[in-house]
Amino acid sequence: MPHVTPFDSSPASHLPILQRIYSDTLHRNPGEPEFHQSVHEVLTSLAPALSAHPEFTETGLIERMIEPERQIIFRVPWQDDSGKTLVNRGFRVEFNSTLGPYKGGLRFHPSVNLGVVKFLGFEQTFKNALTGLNIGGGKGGSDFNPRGRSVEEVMRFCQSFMIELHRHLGEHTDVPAGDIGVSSREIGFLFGQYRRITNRWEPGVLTGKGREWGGSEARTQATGYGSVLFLEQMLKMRGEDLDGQRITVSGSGNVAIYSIAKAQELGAHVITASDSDGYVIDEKGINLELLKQIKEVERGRISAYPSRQGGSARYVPTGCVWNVPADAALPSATQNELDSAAAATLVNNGVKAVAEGANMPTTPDAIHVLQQAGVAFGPGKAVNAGGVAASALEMQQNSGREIWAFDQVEEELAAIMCRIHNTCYETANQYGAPGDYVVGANIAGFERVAAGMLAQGIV
Ligand code: NDP
Ligand code: 2IT
Repeated sequence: MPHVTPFDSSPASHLPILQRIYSDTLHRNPGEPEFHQSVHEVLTSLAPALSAHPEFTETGLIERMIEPERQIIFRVPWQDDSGKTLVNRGFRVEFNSTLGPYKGGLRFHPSVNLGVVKFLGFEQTFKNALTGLNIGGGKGGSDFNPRGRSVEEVMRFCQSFMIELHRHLGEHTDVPAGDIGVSSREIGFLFGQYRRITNRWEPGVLTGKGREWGGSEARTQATGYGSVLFLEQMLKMRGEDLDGQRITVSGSGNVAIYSIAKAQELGAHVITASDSDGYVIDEKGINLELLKQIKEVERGRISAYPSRQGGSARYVPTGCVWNVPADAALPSATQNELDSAAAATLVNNGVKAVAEGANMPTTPDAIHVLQQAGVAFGPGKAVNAGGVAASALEMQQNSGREIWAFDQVEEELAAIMCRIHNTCYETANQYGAPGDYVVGANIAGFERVAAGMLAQGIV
């Protein structure tokens, strides 16, 4: 993890408590740098809230919050198309159920390990609290790499994964969804296997389902749409809107595609998209239909884009999209993809706002560089909360056996994003950090979880 002076902004009286909790976290969770980073980020924001609420330092509240309620690790054996048996590792970390059933996605990517799942589950707990809905925090996944696998192999893997996972799920217990490498295709295979094992058509057990079998309209779009709606609010506080803004987006998956879609709808000029091999820059503006065709339909690589788009686009196999001058940037691929050097480049090129579509894509040093330069910075747990909020709306439809229209879900999503933005903005003001969305999001999320935990006793 990049070095940041620990707790340098904390009032003196809370320094020892926060420092002890952070050292204990390092000691108790060795070899989990992403988890350490996410805990550190939240702890560094908390001092003003602890001063206002001394009860938050009692009954081991913060220590309990950092320890997941349950961590499940399991073997996932499956056979590839040649009949060879392969073994992956499955995870589900049920982090905190104070506010509702554990809720959070499943990630299939070779980089997945316990520390990554814990960082995501920890973030998810506060994100879900920010939505104002009744969802607790959890996350899961596997080190399975879907890249290059046939549909049949992906299905067999999902079926084996669900053989163990199903016993931990339930609409009132734990409700997974997608994340990197898990789209509605994988949710379909998981749901089918759950139904087969349990003999129950129980849609509330997974979200991100297909529209015809219990899924919600607009869940596919929700994370990207919500991220851009949050960015729009951030710009509004500076007296600007999205019209004509030059925007760079990283990634070309679910979040990136629907961020590009909404930004374009609101008049912005989006010029980049990327994958883990390289990026494209298209000065004419990203051709959304072509991008969807390559990434969603063909499941291909972004390098295929320029030859099919024509002269306005080029592919850059090295470097990153943050080298491209922009008014606003939306990191929407993965954790720690925007470092301090990239942040300095963005600042030098006059960036006004950075909103995290992905989870923890900006390193702590990079956040520091951006905030010091007066760039509006929106943290992922607030910016990308639209996806899980729409998942909660899917759960609501499932429990009432209702099907809402696209416009209704989109309207609710817009209201939720506006509310999250205002909560973060006002909380930052209230605690003496005007304009600091990191402080606002961390304290507002923490306060809701903390109040619930205090009311429910030492459990
Ligand atoms: P997808 O699998 O649809 O797309 C992921 C994109 O990020 C791909 O373009 C992928 O490229 C790129 N990527 C993944 N890992 C890396 C890596 N290690 N280095 C560089 N690029 C990488 O995932 P999503 O769009 O769903 O998720 C993107 C981010 O948004 C994640 O941080 C996720 O946790 C977060 N998020 C997702 C939500 C959702 O509803 N889906 C909700 C809230 C947050 P490649 O194909 O080369 O791997
Ligand atoms: O990181 C996230 O918020 C997600 N991957 C979505 C979780 C969900 O349950 O919809």
